[in-house]
Amino acid sequence: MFRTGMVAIIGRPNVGKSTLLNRFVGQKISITSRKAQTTRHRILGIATTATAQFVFVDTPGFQTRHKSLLHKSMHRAIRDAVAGVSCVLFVVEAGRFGPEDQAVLQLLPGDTPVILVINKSDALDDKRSLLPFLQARAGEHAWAALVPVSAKTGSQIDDLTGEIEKLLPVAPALFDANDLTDRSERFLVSEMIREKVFRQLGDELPYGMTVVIDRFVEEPSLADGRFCRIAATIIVERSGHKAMLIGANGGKLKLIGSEARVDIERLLQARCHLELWVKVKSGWADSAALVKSFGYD
Ligand SMILES: Nc1nc2c(ncn2[C@@H]2O[C@H](COP(=O)(O)OP(=O)(O)OP(=O)(O)O)[C@@H](O)[C@H]2O)c(=O)[nH]1
Ligand SMILES: [Mg+2]
Repeated sequence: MFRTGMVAIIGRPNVGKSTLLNRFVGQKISITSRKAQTTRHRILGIATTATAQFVFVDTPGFQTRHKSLLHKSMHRAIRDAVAGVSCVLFVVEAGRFGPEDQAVLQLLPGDTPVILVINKSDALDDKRSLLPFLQARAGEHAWAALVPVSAKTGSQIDDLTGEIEKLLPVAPALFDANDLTDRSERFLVSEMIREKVFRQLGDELPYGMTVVIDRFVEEPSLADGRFCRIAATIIVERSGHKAMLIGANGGKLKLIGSEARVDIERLLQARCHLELWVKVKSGWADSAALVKSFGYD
């Protein structure tokens, strides 16, 4: 009685959707940061047990503030993710339910079971406040279940997985048991670099930043194991952003490169040489051709 199904993870920005996906998969597939709107693409994370295969779909955080073409592409990614799945996880933050969460509530499908995931329960000052929060949410939708978790510590993740498994149809696995994602190594590498830029520049860098891989070659290595030579360009909208990214004497860019390399080497199980460039392309987030050429569709 093996079960297999797709599970969409949705919610407003920054509630911990990608952290949750990585927790399910057991490896960093989707990038995370304190900054809202870190995830831009629909990305699959696959977890296979003896009894089930869960195909999780991470999505960009739904928000209504920005309206660029890039954001339209992100909204489409959310709508597509919710269509045709076995179950939806609506992620909120323990103790917080605002207008942006309300907006996601309106998007919930009527014909698909939805589990309300109350994340960041570890961060609650007063654990007793969880019960009234749960009670307030209970009447807002016909939830299949309400589960408080911590994606960060892993607390109650097994309970959540159990609730999800009940909702999956009996079906053979869609992916190989060892597969963790549908995305290419090239894509994941560009994301690891984007994460380090997000983390290093925090709120200083506006959303108009993206990363393009120019070269990704695996070279025969003398020692055991793989060796990859990677060159990537970080694209920003203004020359001021370029200066910020490079930093005094190139220090910032070096730091981004060395942090990214650690993650990339872990991901690829390889030694890597990583070369980073920065280029300015004004207004790309509103240019249909450029948005598409950078991999957003
Ligand atoms: N304390 C605590 N922090 C968490 C937890 N889960 C995620 N975070 C933090 O919350 C921040 C946002 O996490 P993400 O996983 O990037 O959130 P997201 O919902 O994917 O965000 P977007 O992709 O921007 O929509 C990061 O700083 C995480 O470390 C949790 O269970 N507890
Ligand atoms: Mg995310």
